[in-house]
Amino acid sequence: MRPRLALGVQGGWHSAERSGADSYPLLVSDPAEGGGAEEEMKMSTVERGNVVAEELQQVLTPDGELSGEPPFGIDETRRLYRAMVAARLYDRKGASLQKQGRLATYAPFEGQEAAQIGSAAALRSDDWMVATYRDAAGMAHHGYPRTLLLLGRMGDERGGSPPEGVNVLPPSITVGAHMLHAVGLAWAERLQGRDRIAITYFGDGATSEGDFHEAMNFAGVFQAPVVFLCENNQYAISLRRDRQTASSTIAGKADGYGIPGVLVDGNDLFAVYSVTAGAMQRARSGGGPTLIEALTYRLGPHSTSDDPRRYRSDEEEAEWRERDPLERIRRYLAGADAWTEEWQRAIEAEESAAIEAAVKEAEALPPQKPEDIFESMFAAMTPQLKEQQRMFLEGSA
Ligand SMILES: Cc1ncc(C[n+]2csc(CCOP(=O)(O)OP(=O)(O)O)c2C)c(N)n1
Ligand SMILES: [Mg+2]
Repeated sequence: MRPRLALGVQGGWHSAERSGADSYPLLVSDPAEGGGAEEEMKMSTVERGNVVAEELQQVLTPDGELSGEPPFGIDETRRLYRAMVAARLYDRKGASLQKQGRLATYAPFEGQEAAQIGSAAALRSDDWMVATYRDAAGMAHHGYPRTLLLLGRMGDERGGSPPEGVNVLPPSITVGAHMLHAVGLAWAERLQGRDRIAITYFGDGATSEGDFHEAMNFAGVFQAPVVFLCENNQYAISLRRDRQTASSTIAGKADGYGIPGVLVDGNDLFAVYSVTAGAMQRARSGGGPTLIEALTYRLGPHSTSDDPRRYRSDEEEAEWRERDPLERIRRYLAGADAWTEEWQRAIEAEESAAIEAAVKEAEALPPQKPEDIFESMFAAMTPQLKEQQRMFLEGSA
């Protein structure tokens, strides 16, 4: 039988205990703590085993009440709340631009801001991020310019080349394939003796792909320093999570690969940060990969051409609206006298202006020529691509 963790957030975060077994450190990092965590981490590499925490980890209730230790203070909470507000404004702008025909396609992430920003905030600036079409919030937080994110959604290949030093791959549209790239990057960092890690984001649907199995298996065997973050938003387009897999949780799948798995409230910024920071610290110090299932909900449609009314109820959406990750932090901040309507209006105005500037910049760029797409795949064109480009130019002459 699989060992169970009694992993309560309240005080139990960093010293998870297996029932009937010795103390087993799973997620041992506390960004505020120093060397003690390091000692515990060494142990975790030795005592590696199939440890899965399937009890939902939560620090902040939907009402904004603490049920555990916040991982940082009020100033950082305000900074990350502001990032979530900016992400939501960007998301609404993206959906609106697509409806006006100014973007080719757009995949909204409303409701998933805490899962993305809480985890991205735990990264070191030189760590790798390998994400999907729905992860613009996390990608922007890790430095991918919004202008380029927008260009990509316009179908412009230049959107796929982030500036030097931004270690974020362009978003994967192919479901699941990119997890392998994250494992490769992480493993390569390790082989080169550096301590950078990689995080990869994917959906519940992606866990049905063979790529998920291959990535998890390889990472487990080779102890690649990678964090798998599944944003379980409960749907793969119209397919419900319970039709996707017979597993009781996605976190539990980690067991099959001999790596830790954790189920976290994905709408709880604090819990996502704590769990992810722990997994990252563990990976960075040689403790190997972790699978995190962030339980969340896509409040909007799958894409701008989807109508969720055809496969889910208004009641279900309303229920999840109550667990809005932004509102949860706003309530917490208000309770700490660290939020006012005036401040909200000010940050919305400033962030909207920044988003408008990014839209303007993306739209001002002279359009790419169709033949340019052949040049964007590799640093240097392969003979095959050169041939294809030549054929294209001949055909369109
Ligand atoms: C390999 C592959 N198969 C199918 C698709 C079409 N497709 C695009 S998104 C999607 C659903 C993915 O669901 P999930 O992994 O849960 O991510 P979410 O969209 O919910 O964020 C599918 C089937 C694709 N892009 N790639
Ligand atoms: Mg999904």
